[in-house]
Amino acid sequence: MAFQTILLDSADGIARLTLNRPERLNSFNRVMLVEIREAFERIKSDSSIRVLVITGSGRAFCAGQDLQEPGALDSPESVAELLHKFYNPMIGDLRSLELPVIAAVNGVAAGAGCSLALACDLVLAAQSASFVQAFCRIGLVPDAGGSFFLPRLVGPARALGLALLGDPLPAATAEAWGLIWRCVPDDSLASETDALARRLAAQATRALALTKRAIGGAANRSLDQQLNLEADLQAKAAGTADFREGLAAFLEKRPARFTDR
Ligand code: T3D
Repeated sequence: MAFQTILLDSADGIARLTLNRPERLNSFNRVMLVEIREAFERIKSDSSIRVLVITGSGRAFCAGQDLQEPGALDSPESVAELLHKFYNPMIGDLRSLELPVIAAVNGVAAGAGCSLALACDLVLAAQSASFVQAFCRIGLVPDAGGSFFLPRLVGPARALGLALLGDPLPAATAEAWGLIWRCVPDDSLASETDALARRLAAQATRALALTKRAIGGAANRSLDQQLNLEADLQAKAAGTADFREGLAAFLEKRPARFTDR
């Protein structure tokens, strides 16, 4: 099935999902939200894919909900339905992908578009990009996981400042505040993303997926719980062929060739 609102392609173990409604700054409509989840399903079932990159076409990453989508924002019920049926499952599916996900933020990421970027594992942003908690500007509250990720990444003081004021946060400040992994010059975003994706694609994917589980939610666990979780996850990692390969490669003083997914 061809997609209407996104592009999905893959090569060399790297899938690239491009939000593709540039005339509306890649804002989400229901079709796009469904297609993104379908893309995640395809990625999950393709064992050759080891990394996912999410980016936007044109000058924006994503402007959040399409504020002109007929019917979407007509009533409190339609808004709640949109979140329960579309946004929340999309963020849940994204977080449960067992491979590294990079957001390559090529331009403004606003509202739920910002939430989508922050739900990814590593965020690379072009210097001209910005992150906007646009919700307060239209009388809404942060959603699609924004109120979860934001304080965990930058702390409550900065999270509240961003969410209550809705000012654009430039990519360089986002990096300085720890909101994102790196801010790079605009003309390097594609090459930096490609280099990062290739590096991750060459690593032990199962171990990276288990590492995501260890770090994700760690702030909500006690030390005892975390130590037990680490032991469980490490036992799983130690049972992979990639661990055997990594160990053998170290002992034989050669580069490892990881193949598990
Ligand atoms: O259940 C629910 O639905 C609730 C879920 C809510 C989730 C949310 O995401 S709520 C937040 C929704 N998003 C926003 O409020 C952001 C709205 N957009 C903006 O504030 C600005 O456009 C940006 C800061 C993102 C970028 O500003 P700028 O100056 O670079 O661009 P612009 O001129 O404002 O926009 C360019 C065009 O894109 C323009 O169309 P035109 O005039 O050229 O025909 C504009 O209307 C359109 N556009 C931008 N954002 C959206 C949009 N069209 C529909 N929906 C948008 N979100």
